[in-house]
Amino acid sequence: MTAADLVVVANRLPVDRIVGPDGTDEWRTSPGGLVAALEPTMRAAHGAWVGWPGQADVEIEPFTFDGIDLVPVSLSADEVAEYYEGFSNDTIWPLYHDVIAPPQFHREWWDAYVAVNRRFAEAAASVVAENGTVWVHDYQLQLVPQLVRELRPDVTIGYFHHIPFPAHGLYAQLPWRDQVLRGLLGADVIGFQRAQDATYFLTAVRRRLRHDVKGAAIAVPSGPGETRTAIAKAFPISIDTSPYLELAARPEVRARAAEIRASLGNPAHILLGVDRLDYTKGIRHRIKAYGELLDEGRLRVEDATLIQVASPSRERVDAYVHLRDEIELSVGRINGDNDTFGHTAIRYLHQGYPREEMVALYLAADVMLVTALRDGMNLVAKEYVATRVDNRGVLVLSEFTGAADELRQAVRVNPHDIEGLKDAIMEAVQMTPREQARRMRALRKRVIENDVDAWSSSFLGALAAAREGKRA
Ligand code: GDG
Repeated sequence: MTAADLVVVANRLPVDRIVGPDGTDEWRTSPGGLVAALEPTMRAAHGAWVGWPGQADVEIEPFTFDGIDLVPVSLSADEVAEYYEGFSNDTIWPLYHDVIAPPQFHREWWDAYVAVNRRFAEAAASVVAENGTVWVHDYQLQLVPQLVRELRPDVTIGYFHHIPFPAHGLYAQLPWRDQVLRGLLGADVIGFQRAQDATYFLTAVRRRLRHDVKGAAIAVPSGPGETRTAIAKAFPISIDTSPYLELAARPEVRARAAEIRASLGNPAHILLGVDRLDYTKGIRHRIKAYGELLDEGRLRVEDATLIQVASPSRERVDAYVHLRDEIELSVGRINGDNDTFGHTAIRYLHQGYPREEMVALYLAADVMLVTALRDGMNLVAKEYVATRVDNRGVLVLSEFTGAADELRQAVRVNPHDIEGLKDAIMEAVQMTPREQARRMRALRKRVIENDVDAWSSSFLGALAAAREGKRA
């Protein structure tokens, strides 16, 4: 494997390992926006991707798949428990999502996080070409930018943060708050979803480390009396719209959408939620509001069905086990109180689906409910909009998502306000086709114009400018 000009570092490799019938390894591309977004650039730039293959205790040599060099980082079962399920998903995830669930702080988890971040950094440093670029992704790898810089001062380093960055009062709870800031500041460009996230980060840098900050530029000490510049700003991520547009136009997918509606008894209104089963997504709030609308007779079970896809996620983390129980209890109660033999209030699916089926669901839904309590961006909102090729349908969107900054024509909600959420659902259900089309046209224009290519080009453009700045 030759040195790579562009190295992406992410927790997961963009492929899944399947052991074939004869015991040999087979690999399948894992469907994800990130790989689709970066594939063309990776191929053109001779790229490599550093990541965990998704299974504990397996050592896999670097290999090339579909034109991209893949560099697997192995994790032991203890490291998966402490670095991934522990520090990443039970410390950083809840803390950065405004402590919706209480973050757990454990020193052993932090030690595992440091050790694993070092391993990712070493792998990246060993494959990047001289004066190349390393692009680190997300909250599992916040120390990697600085660790790469120590090993390879010649390279340009970017970091993109996919989840929110919290306000300083919350961030300050983190026992390792200064180490994490220093880890991130190893990057030349630090990207966030929203302007607000970048502002919170800049405030933390100013208040904790006392670095000079001017606009988006941070003066980071780089030696006695010397500083270098790191830029922290928003680069809102988006989706690869082409497969959504293509699937939404396919006759068999449209037929499947009609079949889904028919199988529910052709109610006048189909509402849809699609989320990983996660406490940040506001699934309980959505179900509560919908249940009350049925109780109060503002909606009738003969006229409305809520489809809730809750794809399985992080099932070994306690908070997720409890959340699942709570959701399933409320769904059972609401259905028990309201269902008839021919109609169901909530069709709840704790399953993952192929993309074709997801698009059929989007096409079947009159109203999409995105009620996250906190969400970096929320790509589901953008996917729904992209598929609505006939300009029908209504997006109800929480103001606590990154998507709310861009998708201004959605029906906006504060999901904590159950009465407000109920009114928003009724507004969506009763919206005239003309008003739906007016809003949907504007939403679709935004998503199609600012797709994931625009996102990766603008981030890589900022990195190229940083590289030029270094040479100057
Ligand atoms: C993180 C941030 C940010 C879900 N169930 C199925 C399925 N999905 C797909 C959706 C969508 C993706 O998973 C979920 O993306 P989101 O953006 O909604 O949320 P997170 O997973 O929390 O992602 C988030 C994102 O990173 C990107 O930066 O927007 O804020 O939390 O694409 O369609 N896809 C299929 N079957 C399923 O059952 N095929």
